[in-house]
Amino acid sequence: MKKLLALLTMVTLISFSGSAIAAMEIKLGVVTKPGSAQNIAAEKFKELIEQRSNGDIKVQIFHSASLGNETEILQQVQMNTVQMAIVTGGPFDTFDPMARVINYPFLFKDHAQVDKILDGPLGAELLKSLEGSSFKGLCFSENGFRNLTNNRRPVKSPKDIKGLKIRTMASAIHKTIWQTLGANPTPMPWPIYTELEQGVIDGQENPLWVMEVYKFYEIQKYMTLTRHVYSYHIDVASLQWWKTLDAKTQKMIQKAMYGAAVFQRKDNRSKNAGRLKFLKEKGMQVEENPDIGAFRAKVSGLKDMDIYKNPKVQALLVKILDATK
Ligand code: EAX
Repeated sequence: MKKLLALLTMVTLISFSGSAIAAMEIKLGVVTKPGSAQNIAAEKFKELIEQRSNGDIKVQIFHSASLGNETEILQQVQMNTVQMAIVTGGPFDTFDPMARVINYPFLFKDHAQVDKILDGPLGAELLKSLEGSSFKGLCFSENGFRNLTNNRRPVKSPKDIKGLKIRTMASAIHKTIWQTLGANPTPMPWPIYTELEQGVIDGQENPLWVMEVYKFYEIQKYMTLTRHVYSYHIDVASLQWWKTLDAKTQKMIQKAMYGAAVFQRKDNRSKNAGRLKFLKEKGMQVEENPDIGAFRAKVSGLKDMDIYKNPKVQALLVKILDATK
């Protein structure tokens, strides 16, 4: 009997250690509000990981800038006071200039090419590089292709941009792009509704969902489908925290975040046609066929500029430019 009990205890212990995940709560930060691209990815991740861990892992989402702007969220992730974040690629370039590469203007032809690069070895190279600044890069969800809006005049070609005060993300590459295009770029963190409303800035650039979810159609008259940058999110964890997790938990989190990213990208892309229609109905004047050739020509020298001079950054840029030809 004693032997049998001992055996039973052993079996229970083995099966316990074989399936259980240490109970934990993950704090996840996003700067944007519910209904945003970042939140849709965050909510899907929460759903997947809570389900797959049988509730042992819980996720608390901090949204709407309740943890501060994207730079501040990333600083908290570095310190492990926040364990995970879904943050736009722009503000990452202060932490790791490798993040600039994906923000290169007119880099991707279409979504198929985006997915091929970001989910492949070149995307993995970028994720790996983030470890140098204390992030565990997990995968990429998306904001989408960015488009220009402004309240001054219709924009068809770069000459129409001259002198416009355009808000950019807190990102050296975004600032450089708009400078090169002839605008007067003003970097500032999200959110920016008040600044647009008060005319502190003439315009901004973001994917279609932003104009809808943040009601920019109320305060921006003109939109140009420039699609100048494919705006990605980097889905990250705190490297310090990541190292405390066992391999099984790491794998479960990695898989759930990737599942959420794939879900969110698809969701985002499927809504774009409806959004464009909605924004026009709301009175935005949309230039659907801008002179992209002229825009491209203006920024064609960017790859040789100082901003891409770092040899590691230059090497990744060359590889990605080559793979997206
Ligand atoms: O996702 O700051 C920005 O322009 C970002 O695109 C914003 O987080 C919305």
